[in-house]
Amino acid sequence: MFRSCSPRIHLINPSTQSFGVAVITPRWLYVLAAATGTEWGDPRIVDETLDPLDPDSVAAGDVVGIGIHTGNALRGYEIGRAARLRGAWVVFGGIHATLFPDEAARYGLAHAVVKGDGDLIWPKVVADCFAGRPASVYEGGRISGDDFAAARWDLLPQGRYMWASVQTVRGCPKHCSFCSVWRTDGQEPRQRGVDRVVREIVELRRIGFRFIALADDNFYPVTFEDLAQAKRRADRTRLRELEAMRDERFALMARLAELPDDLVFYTQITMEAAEDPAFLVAMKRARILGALIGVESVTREGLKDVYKGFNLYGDELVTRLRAFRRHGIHVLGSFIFGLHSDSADTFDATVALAERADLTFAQFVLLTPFPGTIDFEKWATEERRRGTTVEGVPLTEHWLIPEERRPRLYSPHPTMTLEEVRLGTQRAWDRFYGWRQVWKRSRVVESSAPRVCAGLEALSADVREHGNCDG
Ligand code: B12
Ligand code: SF4
Repeated sequence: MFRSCSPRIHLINPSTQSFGVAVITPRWLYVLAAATGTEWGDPRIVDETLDPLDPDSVAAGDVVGIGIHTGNALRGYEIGRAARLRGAWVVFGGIHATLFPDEAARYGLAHAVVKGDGDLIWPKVVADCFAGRPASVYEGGRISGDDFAAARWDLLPQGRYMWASVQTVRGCPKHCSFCSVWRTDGQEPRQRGVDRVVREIVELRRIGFRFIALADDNFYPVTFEDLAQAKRRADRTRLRELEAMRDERFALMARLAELPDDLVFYTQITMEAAEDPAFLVAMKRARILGALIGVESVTREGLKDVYKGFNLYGDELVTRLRAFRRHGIHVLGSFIFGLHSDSADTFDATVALAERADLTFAQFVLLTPFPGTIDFEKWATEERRRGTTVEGVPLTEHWLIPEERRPRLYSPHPTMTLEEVRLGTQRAWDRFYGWRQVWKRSRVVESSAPRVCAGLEALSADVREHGNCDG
């Protein structure tokens, strides 16, 4: 095969399974491609959810950037070792590498690891590699919204993804126990300028996209309670900052509303947005027609378990969730099972509530201790004492266990066996997506544009795999 003799940059999104097509674009690939600049030519992008990497395409002296989250870290390390064997410079980044830079060096043979945001630091890392002097760790930090790189969508392969992903805000002010976002992306929301977001969306439409996922941690970063708190503290500077942030959200939605009406957006948001009818009206006008909401638990105790006291429970929860649907926004409700306060009744009670709340879609996930979270710290302290291993790998490093032997459930439950939690969760899926229920819901959905619903259905099927998060 022909290969140019100058060294190249590869950006690789690891996956053990390749399907030829995928639902949503992995945004980091195209953001880092933009951050690469023009000095070394266009990077070669490999998304293994589409096609597996051909190791022969990597040559000595090339720079290979690999982005990993916890779920695909093991495959990422395999790629790192293969690239190193071929004499390439190996660089890791992404949330998992940020949390475990030493692990990426040990198992992925990284020359360098970038912690945090790659947008600004990446060209320096590449230059250092080509100069033969990469540092072992680079601090990418948490850059300001103005510095987020716009993605190089011109490098996107045609017709392979259904949804494009555009980020408008990074960071989340909450501190849910199962989520690492507020620790890695920070609790201070960093919003991207409206013009820059809109420019990217216009470009995506021009190349054929009509479905855009807003890959944000939490699309509603300023709540009425935040504003009230700043007022109570008579903190005028903070109040002004929060108001400006809120105004910018409305400005963004107003601009989205002016775009051609064949565009459809989807986002991730906390349910507090429902106490803000003006926000919901603006979302509908902007054609943000779908939203993942982390409901997590339908009981007060469950919400306490996950540090999510800002969510409601019982009838108030139903009213709040229904407000989205009333405003024309389809909700994918995300629920967690396996919480300490859950009992054998929780599964049916949760499905009953999901139905009463008019959710269009729902996902029921098992409590998973993702590293970087409060839940992980608590669980890992206990688990280290127990010392469970699978094929010699401690359970506290479950992502290093080969996928086919990786357990699905980790946290012991005080009153139910793991099998009971698993079966209860399966029952919830079966009940919510039973044919009678789906038929009932589809009659409501029929009245909305079928194209919109098909798009949301495809995304929600993908997102159902998603962790327990608003963002
Ligand atoms: C949108 C999103 C999704 C979408 C789209 C995924 C996709 N294909 O892109 C959907 C809903 C499908 C999804 C699915 C999943 N997701 Co998700 N997702 C997100 C979200 C909200 C934003 C990701 C994003 O696009 N950000 C924008 C880009 C530009 O930022 P970035 O990826 O962080 O990349 C920057 C840096 O990390 C760094 N960087 C990244 N890679 C590299 C590589 C190199 C070489 C360098 C130098 C730098 C670098 O530079 C980039 C630019 O600054 C994040 C939350 C978050 N804050 O990360 C969760 C998040 C990444 N998801 C998470 C999870 C758990 C999942 C799932 C594994 C869920 C599951 N249980 O199956 C699946 C995995 C699917 C898959 N195979 O990829 C977790 C990961 C936790 C962890 N420790 O791994 C997060 C952090 C959410 C959370 N609450 O904890 N997700
Ligand atoms: S789960 Fe959602 S609301 Fe909670 S910290 Fe994570 S992103 Fe924020």
